Amino acid sequence: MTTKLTLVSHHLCPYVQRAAISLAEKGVPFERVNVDLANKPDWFKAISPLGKVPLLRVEYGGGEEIIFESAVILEFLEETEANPLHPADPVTRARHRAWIEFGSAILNAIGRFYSAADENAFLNESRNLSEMFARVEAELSIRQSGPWFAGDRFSLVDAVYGPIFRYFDTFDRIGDFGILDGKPLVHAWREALSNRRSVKGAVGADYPQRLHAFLQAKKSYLSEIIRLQAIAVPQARSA
Ligand SMILES: N[C@@H](CCC(=O)N[C@@H](CS)C(=O)NCC(=O)O)C(=O)O
Repeated sequence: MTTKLTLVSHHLCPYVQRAAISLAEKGVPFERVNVDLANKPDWFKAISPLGKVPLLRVEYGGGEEIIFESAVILEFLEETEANPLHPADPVTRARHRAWIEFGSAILNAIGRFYSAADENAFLNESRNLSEMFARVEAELSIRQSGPWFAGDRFSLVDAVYGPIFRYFDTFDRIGDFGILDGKPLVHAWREALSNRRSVKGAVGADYPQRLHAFLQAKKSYLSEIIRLQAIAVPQARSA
């Protein structure tokens, strides 16, 4: 499908990143427009039914179609663009869709982890995340060898987990929370994804600083760790 595509985005959003990764893997050119979610512009509120990014603006039939929800955008790109990222077999495809859904549940858990107000909630969320990644480890252990979720073929599941693991690059700089410990297959998958060109290119060069600043501003247990760390190790601020 040759048409102009615009991905309405936010610098940090992992759901935007999965769409950007899919587009890059498929070799589809697109324009990216970032929105300030703390101060949503009127044009964005008018076209985003849930007030969320990503949106895909598609030139269509002389007008424009706005597609919202990242999972729907991924499916639309599968149906309209070459270089499939879903497996052909329906049972395997269902399994991939289910692990994409699980990836969204992990993102919700990550949000609760970095927003937790006190130590108790923080530890609960880190235990919960650790258990979720143990499930991922078990799933990886029953499939063929890597480097990707489905072996040697990069899939949409990879596009979803690249942005998930990216959070841990920042979390690891803040402290050792042990969430991914003892999960060698998850570790290897994370490593492979961090080196994939499409995954690297889905965020700007200033992503780590932006995420750090976002976490620091949260008024959460994690932001308190960041504050204490900055007092104890002043150079951490520029790390
Ligand atoms: N289910 C949605 C989730 C997207 C989402 O949560 N986007 C966040 C940014 S990462 C957002 O736009 N939040 C703004 C808001 O909720 O006001 C999807 O998969 O596209």
